[in-house]
This record gives sequence, C-alpha cells and structure tokens, in this order.
Amino acid sequence: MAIRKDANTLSPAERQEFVNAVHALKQSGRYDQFVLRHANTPMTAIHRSPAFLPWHRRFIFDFEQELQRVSGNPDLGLPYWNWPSGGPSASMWNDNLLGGNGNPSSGVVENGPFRAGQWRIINSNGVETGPLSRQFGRSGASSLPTQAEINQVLNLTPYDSAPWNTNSTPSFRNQLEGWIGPNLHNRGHVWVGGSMLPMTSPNDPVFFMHHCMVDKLWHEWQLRFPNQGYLPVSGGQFGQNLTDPMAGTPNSPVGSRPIDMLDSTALGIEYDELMTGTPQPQPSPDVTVLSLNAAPSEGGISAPGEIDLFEFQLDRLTRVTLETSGNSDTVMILFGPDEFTREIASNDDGGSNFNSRISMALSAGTYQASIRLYDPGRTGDYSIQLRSDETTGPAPEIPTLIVNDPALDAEITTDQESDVYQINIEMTGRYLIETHGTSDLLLSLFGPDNQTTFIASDDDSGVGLNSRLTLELNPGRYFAIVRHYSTFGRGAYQIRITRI
Ligand SMILES: [Cu+2]
Repeated sequence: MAIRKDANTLSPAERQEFVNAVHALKQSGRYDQFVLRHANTPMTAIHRSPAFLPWHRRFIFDFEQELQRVSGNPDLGLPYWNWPSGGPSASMWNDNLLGGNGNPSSGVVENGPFRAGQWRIINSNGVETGPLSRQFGRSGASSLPTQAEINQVLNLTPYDSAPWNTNSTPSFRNQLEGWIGPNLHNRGHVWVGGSMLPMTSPNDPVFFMHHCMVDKLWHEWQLRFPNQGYLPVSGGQFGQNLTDPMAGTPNSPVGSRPIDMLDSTALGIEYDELMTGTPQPQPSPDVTVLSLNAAPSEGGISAPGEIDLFEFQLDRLTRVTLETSGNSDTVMILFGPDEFTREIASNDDGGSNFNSRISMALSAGTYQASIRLYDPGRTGDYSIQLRSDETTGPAPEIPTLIVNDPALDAEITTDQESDVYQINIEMTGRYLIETHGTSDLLLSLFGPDNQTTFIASDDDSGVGLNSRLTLELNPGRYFAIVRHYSTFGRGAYQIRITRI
C-alpha cells in the first residue's frame, strides 16, 4: 500500500526514486500528457467550481499510478507539500528533490533535478518553450498558508453552495481553492510563481505535491464531517453534479464522476499522518438500515449540506416504494444493487408535501438511498419508510418473454414504473433484446438464475430512442427490467427477444 508522505520527510533513497520516476515519465512523453490534460480542459470546468476537488483527486491519482508503473514500485506514494513547514528553506527544495527558487532576475531554476538543461517545459500546444521558472514570494503572495488558516478552513461546511463558483459561500471548496477566506490552494501556485502560474502549471513537479496537499485536506475534511457529501447532487452546470462525468477525465480505471472520487480509502490512498482534530478513517460510512414494511425511521439533516445514507436488502425481485414524510423538502437518490456508485433513480417531489418518493421494481440485492434537503442551506427532520407494494396477496406473476415470439405490447403507465420480464434461455447463443415504439426507454438485464447480478443496460442503441442489447447468453433464467428514461415519463412500447 502506497503511503503519501510529507515531502520534507522523504529519505535520500525515496527522493532519488521519486526524481527518477518523474524523469522517466518525462522521457516517455507521459509527463507532458498530464500537462496538456490540465491545460486543455476548460478552466471553469475544473477550477472555480465544485468539481475542482474531485477532478484534481483523479488527476494526481492517475499521476501516482504512472509513477508506480514506471518505477516498478507499487508502494511509491506521491509526496505532499505541507505548506506551513514548506517555506524556501524546507528540505523538499533541496537539490536531491525539487531544487529551489529560480534565478533572482530571470526566475530560471538553476539547481536540482529540474534545472535548466535537465528539464524543459511545454506550452498548451505541447511545444517546448524553455526552462522551468520559480519566483518564490514575488508574484503577489509573500507567505504560505499557516496551520491556523488551514484549521479554519477545515472546519467549514457545507462542501459547496450556489452559485457554485468563486462567489460561493459558505463553501469549504471555495475557501480551500482560495477565492475567499485565507486563500490556500491559489496562494501556493502564486507563491511559487513562474511556471506554476498558468494552466500549464503541472510543468513544475511541485504541482503534484501541492495538489496532494489540497487533496489531503479534502480527505481530512471528509473524515471530520462524515455526513457532509459532495454538492451539487443536481442542478449545477453539466460536469459539476455528483454523477456527471467530469471534463477531460478518462472513465477507467476508477470512473470519471465526482461520486467515483469521494472515498480516498477505497481508492487505496493513505497518508503518513493526519492533522490534530481529524479522526482516523472508519471502515464504513454511517448508514441506517431499513427493513421492508417496518415502521418509518426518523431521519434529520442537522447541519446544512448533510446527506443521510440508508441501506436495505431485497432477497427477491420486489416492487417497493421508498418515501419520506414530514415538512422537509427532501431529495432522494437510489443506488445499487450492490454497487453504491450506480445511480438507478432519483426523486425530488414525488411524495406528498414536497417529500420524495421512488416506486419501482428492484431485483434482489443491497441498495443504498441518500437523502438530502432540496435547499442545501437548510436543516430539518423527516421520516423514511420502505414498503413492499405487494403486501396484499402473492407476488405478481412475472411475464415471460419467449425467444423468437412476436413482440409483446406493454406500457409505462405511472411515474417511475419499471416493467420486469423473465427470459428462459435454453441454448447458448447470441440474443437480441430490443424495445420498439416512441418512448425513450432504459433496458437492463440481470442473471443468470438470480436477480442480483447486473449484466448490461442500454438506453438509446435501438431505433430512435429505443434500447437494444445484443449479448452472448448461456442457458439460464434472466430478468429484464424496462423503465422510462425520465422519472415521470410514460408511454407504450413493444419488447421482444430473438436469437441471432
Ligand atoms: Cu488545476
């Protein structure tokens, strides 16, 4: 397991290993690809906005993976620049790691592994433009953030707030980024000056140590406020919401949405030391378990921005309603089965009196629901209940789709309806499952022989807005679920399965 250490504490051997790995990446061209990824992603998609933290978490995670690959050492952790003890005389600026300040008149770095002649920087077109430059304390920031200033920002909630930009307040993100308050991240860039000022700032390897510190502070904030989540969940610019893909970020290996970046521990990230006042990571977040058809559970958002998590298990395909009640305007998001970053439904006001409600057929498995308030600045109580919609009488018969039969007529008639079909496959082969009609449908397949294992889903691969899945299937019983793409969409459709 890689441990991210304070750069000043690295041993001579660790310094050498880091420097060699960075040089090897530079030689291969991989280093410059990071510079270009940062420089060519639209500025406000990844700065001055909520995705600032998850975007850079993923960015330095990918860089750390490359360092590990090129060094052959899976335990190589990205060092962090601990600002309060990282001033000009700190050992991280020694010639065996970063080298120090630039020439007093030209700014050109003349010492260490990244000095002129050893390291060239590129512009946003990938063209080499000259040596690295640094002008410590001379570009508008004469000092680095202090521990007291860091502590002050670490105690701020919520994560972010409308209008989700440099004016947002209260906002942990905005103060950590540095547009208001004591100015942490921006100040680090400006203090170094030179090559750390423009969007090509990853040209200076200290960029990665700087953002490792920023990321550590977000991690520590998350540990301090386990009930505070990422905001906005919805309603922000595309690319900023919890489950939007982020600009300029590859989807693999760990996903490209803010929600994929929330759990450092799950990403395998560990730090040498946490600050006084930060609790150690807990094995799992605070989750309240709901039982089917039990009395309502009490919930409450006691601080602005807080998000409550509920979990429930279904042992077979069940039509359920999950609903809040009370006088709070709640918003609900449902994740699963068994994978709690896969969003399957969300709702704001489907219940009574601004409450949220999701009614749908769910395959067997474990689900999580998050509850927040529509206005993240508010607090309020609510209760939440999970009901089976089949409590009277036996479970409804699941219609069967027969291979190569004519298409079946069906219709989504109510909000959030999900139609479930069972399919018996007798011969291994290639099968086509498709919908027809004018409704925009989402088709998912589970199995074989259980309703839990997700196989595939499709939205618009068919004719018009229809769904189409082409799959190799082995003998067994499968379950297909059809729902409308939009929560309140309705409409008729046809569905069939053919062997191809
Ligand atoms: Cu940046």
